[in-house]
Amino acid sequence: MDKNTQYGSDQIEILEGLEGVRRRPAMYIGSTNATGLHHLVWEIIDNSLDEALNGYGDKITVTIHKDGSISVLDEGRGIPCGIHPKAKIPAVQLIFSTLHSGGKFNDEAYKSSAGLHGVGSSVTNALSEFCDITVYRDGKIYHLRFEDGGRKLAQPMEILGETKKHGTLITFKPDKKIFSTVEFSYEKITSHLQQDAYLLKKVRFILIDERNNIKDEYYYENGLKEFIEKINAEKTPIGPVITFSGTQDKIETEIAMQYCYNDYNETIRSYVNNVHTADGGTHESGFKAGITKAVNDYAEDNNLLRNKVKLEGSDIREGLTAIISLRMPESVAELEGQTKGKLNTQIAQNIVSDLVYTNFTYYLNENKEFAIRLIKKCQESQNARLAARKAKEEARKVRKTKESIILSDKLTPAQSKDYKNNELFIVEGDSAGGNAKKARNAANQAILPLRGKPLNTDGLTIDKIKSNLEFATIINVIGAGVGQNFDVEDIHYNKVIIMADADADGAHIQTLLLSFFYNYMRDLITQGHVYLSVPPLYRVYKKDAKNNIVDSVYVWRDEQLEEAKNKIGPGYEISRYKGLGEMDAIELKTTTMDQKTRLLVKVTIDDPLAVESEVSTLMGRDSDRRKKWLESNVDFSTNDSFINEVKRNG
Ligand code: TSJ
Repeated sequence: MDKNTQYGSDQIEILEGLEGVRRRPAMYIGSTNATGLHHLVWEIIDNSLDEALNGYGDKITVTIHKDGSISVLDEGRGIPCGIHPKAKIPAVQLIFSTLHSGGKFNDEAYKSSAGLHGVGSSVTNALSEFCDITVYRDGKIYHLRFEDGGRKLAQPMEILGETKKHGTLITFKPDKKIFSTVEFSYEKITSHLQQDAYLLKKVRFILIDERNNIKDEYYYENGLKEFIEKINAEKTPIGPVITFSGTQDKIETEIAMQYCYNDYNETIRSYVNNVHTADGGTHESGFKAGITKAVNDYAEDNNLLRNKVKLEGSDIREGLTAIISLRMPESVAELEGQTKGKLNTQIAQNIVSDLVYTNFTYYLNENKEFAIRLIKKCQESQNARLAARKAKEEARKVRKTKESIILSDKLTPAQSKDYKNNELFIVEGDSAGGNAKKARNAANQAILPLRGKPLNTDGLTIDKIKSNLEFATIINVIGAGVGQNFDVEDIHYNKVIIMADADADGAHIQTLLLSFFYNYMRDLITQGHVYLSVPPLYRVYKKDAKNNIVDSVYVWRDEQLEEAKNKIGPGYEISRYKGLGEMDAIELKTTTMDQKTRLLVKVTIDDPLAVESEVSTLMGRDSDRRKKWLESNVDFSTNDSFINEVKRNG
């Protein structure tokens, strides 16, 4: 062995750390599927983000290479390369080979959850075939390279030459022995970078894909303001995007918000140190409190309240889109919950609510016409809320007196009235609907076949939608109202499952239904009640002398095909499915309906941009893209089964 590639005794410990990462990767990156794979990229980019956040470098370039590797280049100060006094090796080498805490190398004010040499860089090294590091710093170009999950220091640090540049370039290739897929998704990375660009204004993000020569660039002068403009691009605003910012007790707050007509939803998205806080927390509740108080106080002071009845928070948030971004030292950022998605820092509540209250009150007083339009809209929401409550009470009375209402002659209802266990399958086409009827469990599964393409409901009024037979039926069958009157507490099915074919028409139908649910029954999606049926890719089986299938396995992922062949053994045959339409009732039952063996995909829409762009355009186009979408958005590891077995006797 070359003496340069040998490790000193003090580095044994280091190696054991990286070995631990390889043994239990999920502990460090969540999973070893596409989500985990991209986690490596976010970990590395976070370092460049932090460097930019602290004022060093305003351009970050990500390049996906043909060989399956990826690079991240920034124009920051460059990772320190001096010899570390205790470890007696270059700091940069130490950073990539130890599972250190971030604090040792960095005492900057701001830090994203994973950035600036948290364990991120060494975890990425541990899970990569190679990790190549070039640093431009102090007029010199430093280079070093690890291979084989960091086990081999293939090229110790050396100075390659001189430079006027400063920055860091990391290239790594994820290890195919670790990940179930090592193919980077352009869609995932581009949308991640776009979000980063919105959150980090005036920093340029470039994505280059050398596999097919495509390129995207994101740069936003005003950040959050442009984020809101993008989300609301198709809506009718009541006023402009309003922004607030301030710093108090080391917490830096930036907020942008806008009200729109014809939108019954509130879209509030919050971040702490550039990381999305999906479960909200003190910053979100502070924001809501500030807005509610500002609007009510203004209305009260200007005698705009009716009968002195205050508006409720929900009346004031209908049609509101807001982004809340907080930056704070890591020591102050208390993030809780399993996914660290909830901010628990108590002072953030008051800081945000005071900031919003003061500034929004000022804004309302300075913009009287807007204030009056807004309060009028809030009162309309209030009216609708009160009317809906009344209607609901009436409806409950009626329901109690009459035995049951005839919902639709197209619906094959479930026998049980135990709504918590019932499932509604919305099925494309009458023939698939027929199979679904045969395959269902009559006790708790209902079938609603759709004839042809449903109406595109984008931007339509509730009345228009209700006058469409197809949607009137869906609304009736689900039984919980629509638009502002939708109440997820009243749904008649715990799962609403869209069963569409994997072709262009099917994808389009799926899109139309999803955007309807997203716009007019949003809680149905956010509370996790909407699912997609996904047909398997293959069936591997064996036949007996009489040509009956005796043993078979369905496969949803290419990677599982070999395993399936081994399971069935010599003499196996394979059929490939293009869609649900090709299946008979028994196959349909096993793969998509039987709770014990099926694969369902829960629809989660987290990315506000994805709703506008992905759901309405991406999925609508063709089935290839749908397949891609499923691949990059479905976390197969969280589903009960992605390879399932059916054994039949004789
Ligand atoms: F994670 C990583 F190491 F892989 C990585 C780090 C990856 C990438 C793409 C960039 C970076 C990185 C690190 N960019 N910029 C920095 N900056 C520092 O590490 C740095 C530089 C100077 C000083 C200083 O106090 O002089 C401190 C730090 C933390």
